[in-house]
Amino acid sequence: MAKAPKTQIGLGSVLSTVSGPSTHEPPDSALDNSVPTKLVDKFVGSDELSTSFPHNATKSSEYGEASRCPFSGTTSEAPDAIVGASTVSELNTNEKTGEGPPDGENLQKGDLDRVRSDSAGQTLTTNQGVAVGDNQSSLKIGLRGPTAMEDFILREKLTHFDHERIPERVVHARGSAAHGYFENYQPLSEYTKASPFNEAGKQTPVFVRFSTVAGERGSSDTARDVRGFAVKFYTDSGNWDLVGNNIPVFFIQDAMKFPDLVHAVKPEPHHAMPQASSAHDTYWDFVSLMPESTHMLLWQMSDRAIPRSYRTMQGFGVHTFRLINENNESVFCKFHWTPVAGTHSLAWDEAVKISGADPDFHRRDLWEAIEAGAYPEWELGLQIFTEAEADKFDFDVLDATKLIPVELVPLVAVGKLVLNRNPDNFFAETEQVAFCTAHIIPGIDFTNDPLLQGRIHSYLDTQISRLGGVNFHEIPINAPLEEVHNNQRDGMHRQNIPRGRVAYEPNSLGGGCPFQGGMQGFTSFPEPVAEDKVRGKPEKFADHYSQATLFWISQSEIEKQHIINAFRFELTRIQVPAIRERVVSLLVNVDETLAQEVADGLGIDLPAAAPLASDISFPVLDASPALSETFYPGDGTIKTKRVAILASHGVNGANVNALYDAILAQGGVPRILSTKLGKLETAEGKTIHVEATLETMPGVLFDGMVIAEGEQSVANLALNAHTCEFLQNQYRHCKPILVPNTARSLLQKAGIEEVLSDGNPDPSLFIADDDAYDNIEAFITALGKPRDHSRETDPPLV
Ligand code: HDE
Repeated sequence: MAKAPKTQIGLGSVLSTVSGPSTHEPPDSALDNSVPTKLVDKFVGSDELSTSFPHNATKSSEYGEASRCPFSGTTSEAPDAIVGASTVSELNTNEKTGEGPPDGENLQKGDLDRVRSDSAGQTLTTNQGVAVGDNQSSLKIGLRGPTAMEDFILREKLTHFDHERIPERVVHARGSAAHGYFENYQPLSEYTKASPFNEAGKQTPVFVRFSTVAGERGSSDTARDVRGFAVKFYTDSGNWDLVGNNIPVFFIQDAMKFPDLVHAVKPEPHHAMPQASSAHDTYWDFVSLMPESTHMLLWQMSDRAIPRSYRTMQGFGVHTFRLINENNESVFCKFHWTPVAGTHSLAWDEAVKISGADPDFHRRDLWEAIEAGAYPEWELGLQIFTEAEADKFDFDVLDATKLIPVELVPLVAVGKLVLNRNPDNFFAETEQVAFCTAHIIPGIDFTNDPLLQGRIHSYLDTQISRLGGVNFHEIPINAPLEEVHNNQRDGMHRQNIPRGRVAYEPNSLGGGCPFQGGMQGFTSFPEPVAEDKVRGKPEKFADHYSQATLFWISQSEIEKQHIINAFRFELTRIQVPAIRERVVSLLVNVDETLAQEVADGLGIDLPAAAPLASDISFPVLDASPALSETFYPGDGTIKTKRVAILASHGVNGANVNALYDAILAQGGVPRILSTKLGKLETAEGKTIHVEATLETMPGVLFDGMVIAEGEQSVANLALNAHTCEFLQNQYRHCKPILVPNTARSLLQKAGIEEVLSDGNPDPSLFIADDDAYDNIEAFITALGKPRDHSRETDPPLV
């Protein structure tokens, strides 16, 4: 007679996904081969794990005083690793499912190599990995017949192509980026526990994107505009994004006005013009009604808005932030990036011409410098001050239209930023990178700046439509180096495959994991706030002009002239006279001379000053030299500076070689230019290869020029009107020019005087008396310095 089966309580439940016995008694099923052992272990283990959480132990830290120091979450270890699994079948591995479960890890972490690919030696495939036999023709019914609907290869290729574009950024659409690192000088633990600052010499990987604001993705780099300077730090406590600009103040004081500002500056809605330019009616209409923009307008009309290179721009966090140390003490802080190469700008006429000659001027410059190993560097400086100090300032540190003069709060140099690697793929990295002001780490915190508060929402929000859903943090360029563990789930394009059934907290079934970090995690600074709920601004925000005047009086004479010229240019392009007058009425409150000069440039009478928004008296400030570009001359080297050597047949070959070497030896980039590509026959009967033509690389694309020696060569060059234009542009934009004695007639032809209009020698014009060009050193020294503007006249004479 068959033996009666042993009673196996709960075994049915182990095999089911609904309901179970009321007892904790383990089903004695391990003996029975009909029920997989692991399934029983999982069933029993889950109960055991859950039993170790009789209640929620962190609950009491959610209330009252205790909530200031949240408890770290409590956890228990499962008796068996299978307890945390989604399925016991995870143990049946194959090539696709992988070797086995991650053990308390998120394997999405780590460097970008995990997603890099290279097709060397590989067969072309479809997206399903099927090898493509013929990539030349679609599948047709007969050679001259219709295309077959079943051509899945063609359809996949076209469908993917049709969807290649993603929405561009609402603002800052045009930009370029690079990888690099931030290196900390000394521990900053007195002020902050933020991990990039906690050790001397510590390097934190970064990805930095520079951008213009108004133009569309394909617009020109050299438009007059503010530049974005966004840094993503991949720190060992998560990602921190410092999303700043190259100008330390902003147009508006409250996030409520940002869509209005952007709608006003972007192409006008009826005809979608102009592209990448603020020189149109709607922009000036808006800002002339927003007197708080005046300070920013002065910066925007200054040369800062037409940088020579991304590498020669300062960067600013703009808002006041908080630093928090281990004792939860807070100080205020402003972030400044200062370029080692100095702060340099273009001339407006040059910027306009570059737009035509090379709309990718800044993108190319950044790429070329990094490829050449001339890694751009900035020093990070902090202005650190206490809340008590801030209360005594004449302005409100929560007002983004104000800066803090370094004479008031000095800059402390804390580290350097080096960009040393170009991206592999523009779309995957530069386009898909998502900066968010909300991305901060322990040790950094926000202040109540009402502009910053709005940004905390806006950046996260905008990525959802730009990058197609809430999982953009999984895109490799956005993924932190640190592991991500939370209970968020699903959403478009989810890539992470979380193991287990727990997606909530508190839980006992996941052993309490992932658990809250308590005081080791991010905690906000407990700033006391007890106020009425209002829409409005503090009284000091009503000071719209004293810092605009501060900026104006801190500029050199030539910088002031450029500001006047820029206002004249922009306001001339607008069509409604009343708007022009309103802008000038703001300027009357900044400085009468400025206002008068702009009015003269527009052919209008000086209007009355715009009324002040408040009758409290605002400070009169002393000039701050650090607000002038002249304060940042750079390191004097000619590294990466482009020098054109103009030559033609009959050139003195030895002389060309010597010039070439002299420039190259100091890190400059010499290029031999002539009328056409090909070989030049030198006076010595040798050949020299032309590298670019006067047509493809006009004078505006070079930092300086040399005309090579050789009578015949100079005579040939004189026959090409591009030579004259080249010289004129180089001259007008105050660049160093080195010519041989024999080329004096060329100077004359171009209308260039050898001395300045006041009779003084031209400091950037070098005439070589002999073949050896023994003044090449003087030329190189001038090339390493900021532009010398002494040639400049308004209007230009050449
Ligand atoms: Fe931005 N800004 N912004 N902004 N901003 C964006 O986010 C916004 C502001 C800045 O290279 C957008 O990802 C609001 C100040 C940079 O990808 C968007 C307000 C400063 C970048 C957005 C501001 C900036 C952006 C568009 C007022 C200097 C480019 C695409 C409350 C401190 C980052 C995107 C990159 C980009 C919103 C004001 C700098 C729409 C609402 C002030 C450098 O979210």
